[in-house]
Amino acid sequence: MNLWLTAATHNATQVDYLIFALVLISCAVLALVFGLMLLYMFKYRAGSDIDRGTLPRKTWRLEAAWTAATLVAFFGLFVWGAKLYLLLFQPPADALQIHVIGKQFMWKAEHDGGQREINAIHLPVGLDVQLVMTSEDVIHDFSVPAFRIKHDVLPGRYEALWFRVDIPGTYHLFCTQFCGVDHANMVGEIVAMPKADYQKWLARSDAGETLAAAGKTLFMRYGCSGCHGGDGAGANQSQSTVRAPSLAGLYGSPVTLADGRVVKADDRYLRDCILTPARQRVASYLPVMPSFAGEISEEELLKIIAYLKSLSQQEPS
Ligand code: HEC
Ligand SMILES: [Cu+2]
Repeated sequence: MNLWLTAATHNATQVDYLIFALVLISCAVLALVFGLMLLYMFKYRAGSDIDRGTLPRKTWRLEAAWTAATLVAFFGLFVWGAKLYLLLFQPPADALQIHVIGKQFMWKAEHDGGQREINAIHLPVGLDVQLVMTSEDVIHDFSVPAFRIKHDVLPGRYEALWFRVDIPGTYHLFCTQFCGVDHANMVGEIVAMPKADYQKWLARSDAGETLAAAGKTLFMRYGCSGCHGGDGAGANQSQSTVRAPSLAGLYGSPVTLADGRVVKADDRYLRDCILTPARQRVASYLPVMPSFAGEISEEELLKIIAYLKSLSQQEPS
C-alpha cells in the first residue's frame, strides 16, 4: 500500500524534506515540553515525600542555551522555507508556456500550437513548464498535490506557476478555492508524457490555427492594426494617422513609461496595456490607446498576446 503521495517533481521532494524537518523539530519541542511537564507532575504529586524546601538556584546558562537552540532551529526552517518559496514561484525564463483559464466550473488549457483541452493538460516530462493562468469569473486555485504546488487563479491578471515533472503519469488537478455550487467537480488531470509522445499528442490533436495566427486575425478585427500597423510595426506606417509604438521586438524587452518607471514587457504587461492602458502609458506617445476591457475575452486575449510574442521571436537578435 502506498501511504505516501507520489512526488512527481524534483521540487515536490524538496517540499517533502522541509515538511519532514518541520514535523520532526515540532515533535521534539513538543516531547520536551510535555515530557518535563509529566515528569514534574509525577515527581511533585501530592503525597510524594520529595524535599520541597530548598530550591536549587536557577542558572541563566540553561535559559540562554534553550532559547538560542530553538531560535536557531526555527529561524533555520524559515530561511529554508523562504529559499524554497523563491525557487517554486520564480519560473525559469525559457520554460514551455501553457495557458490555463479557470472558469466556473472547469479548467481550460491552450497550447501555443492552438491545441485546446478541458479539464486535462498534456505536457512533456523533463522540461520546465510554465503555466500562465487567469480566471474568467471568480477566484479559483490551481492545485496539483503530486507536485506539491497550488496557486490562486485570479480574474483580471496573469499568475504564473512552473514545475518540471520527472515521472510520466497522470496526476490529479483540483480547484482548492471554493468558487461556487459545482466547485467540488472542478477537477482535472495532468498527463505528463515523454517528450516524443508529447510531440505525437500535439500533432494528433486537432489544432486548427496556432494561437499566434488566431491572434493576428483578432489584431486586425479589433482595430489594433489601425494604430499599430498591419504587422504591428507601428509608428511610421503611412496607413496610420496616429503615432503608436512598434510592437515588434517588444516582448521581453524593457519599456520606459511616461511616469519614468522602466518595466519589462512580459505577459502581464502586455495584458495590462490592452485592458488598462491608462495605468502604464508608454513614454513619448500620446495617451490615445483605448481600453479593451470587457470587449476582449480571456481566450482572445491570450491569442493576441501570443501574436505579439511571435512578433518578437521573428526578430533576429
Ligand atoms: C487609437 C490607436 C490605438 C489602438 C486602436 C490600439 N493602440 Fe495600442 N497603443 C497606442 C498608443 C498611442 C500607445 C502608446 C501610448 C500608451 O501606452 O497608451 C499604445 C501602446 C500599446 C502597447 C504598449 C507598447 C509598448 O511599447 O510598450 C501595446 C502592447 C499595445 N498598445 C497593444 C495594442 C493592442 C493589442 C491593440 C488592439 C487590441 C491596440 N494596442 C490598439 C495606440 C493604439
Ligand atoms: Cu474553482
